[in-house]
Amino acid sequence: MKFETKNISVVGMGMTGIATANFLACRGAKVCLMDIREQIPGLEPGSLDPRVQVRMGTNRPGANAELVIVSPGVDINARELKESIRRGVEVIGEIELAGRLTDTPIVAVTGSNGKSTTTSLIGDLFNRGGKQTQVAGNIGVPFISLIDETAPDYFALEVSSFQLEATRDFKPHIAVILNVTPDHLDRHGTIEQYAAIKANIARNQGAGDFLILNYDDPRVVSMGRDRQASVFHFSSTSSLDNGACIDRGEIVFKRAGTERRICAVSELSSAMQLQVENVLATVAAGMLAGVDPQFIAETLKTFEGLEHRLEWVRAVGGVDFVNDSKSTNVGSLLKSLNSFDRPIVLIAGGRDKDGDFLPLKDPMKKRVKHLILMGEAKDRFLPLINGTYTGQQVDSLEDAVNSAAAHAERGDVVLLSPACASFDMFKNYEDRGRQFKALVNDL
Ligand code: UMA
Ligand code: ADP
Repeated sequence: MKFETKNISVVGMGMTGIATANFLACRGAKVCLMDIREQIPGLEPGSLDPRVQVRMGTNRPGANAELVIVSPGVDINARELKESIRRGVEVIGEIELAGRLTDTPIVAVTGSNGKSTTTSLIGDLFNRGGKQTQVAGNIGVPFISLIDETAPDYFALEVSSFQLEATRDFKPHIAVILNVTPDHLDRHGTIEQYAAIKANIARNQGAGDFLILNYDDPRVVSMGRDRQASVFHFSSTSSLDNGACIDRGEIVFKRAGTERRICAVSELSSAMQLQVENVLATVAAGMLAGVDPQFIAETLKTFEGLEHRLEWVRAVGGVDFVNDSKSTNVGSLLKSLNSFDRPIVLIAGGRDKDGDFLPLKDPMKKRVKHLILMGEAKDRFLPLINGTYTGQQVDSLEDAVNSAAAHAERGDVVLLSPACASFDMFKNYEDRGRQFKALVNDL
């Protein structure tokens, strides 16, 4: 792609927009960076290339734009962008742009939950196995910022539905779809539409590529039909002939009649034993990329999991406190509830994303001993409470932690797993998780 003197509009002045605008300006494009907001609080002086022209208070690409790059948070179906498309201007996301500029094979991971953990683990495992790999995407590093002359052996990318929606030719060598449960329906409308966007990860894959699918998620399994790529599965519950599964407590990978044992589930860290699906998907990616199984086993045994994902904080009086602040949808709370076979005092709530909370009803009845609700969505949980457990509403995380400690007894788990976004009360999920840990450590 040639950028010199090309007029390019970049919409959204977050980390993606800034990285993209700087990248394009350095390559001679005439870049206009715009944002719907009038001001960007906390923008570091010098973070923008001086050649980038900035327009605030609008999402409308310049009338002379020859290419438009949208940030993930900007809905590609917005009226202003449709106008550009109608005029014949190409509107794409930054993942698509960066993908067009590299020949380095990409391992791309999507799904409603587990993306960051799996992508990080893939990065660690490939690097330990001698395949130099850079990790980027929704995990917090714009892909475009890694495009330069020095190409690694692989890119490991976490890709969200927002990012996939703005791709066209994106073609990962290895694509992983972890699961599809309702999320971001406030933007995508229906679960069918959301799932179709996730399936886009595989649409350009060819005969030499691999598609790794979760055998335990029927919606995901159906995405393997009529593919040119070789389809492999992973399953934490069934035995498979082609893919990664568990056999008598050991993680195994099978391919074309051969079987390779990797390590025992009991050798994983306690956090990863609770996320074994992510481990299995990673094993499949590593084996298909030709990573030595010995390095796969070594990585799995030392990977502790990421902060804020089923993270054990502390035991107080025989009660385990677990920080799962990254749980921002119903699917992740369901998974967390099913991870413990002990009574749970659950802290949930926050800003909801048009999620359907009804699937929580039976698992909560089975697992929850006391429910503590906070944030904007707290009333939406109330219909779930049906007399088998107690519930209360609180106004602060501090009250939630104190009340949880008072209700929990030896052997119980206090779980922060909100099933909602954090922005109503906190800066982000990290802020929510760190405040939780600080309060727990002060008990
Ligand atoms: N904006 C507009 N017009 C709009 C909407 C937003 O101008 O219509 C502006 C906002 O005012 C803001 C800017 O766009 O100034 C923000 O852009 P952005 O929301 O795309 O955020 P970035 O900082 O570029 O971060 C994005 C991802 N954000 C989202 O998808 C919302 C980050 O994922 C990602 O780490 C980063 O790119 C690098 O790839 C965050 C996320 O919440 C963590 N992702 C969602 C999730 O994980 O559930 C999908
Ligand atoms: P993502 O990047 O997709 O948001 P994370 O690895 O950050 O995924 O985990 C987000 C939340 O999902 C956490 O609450 C975590 O406990 C939960 N989770 C992790 N892996 C899975 C999985 N395979 N299925 C369901 N939930 C998961």
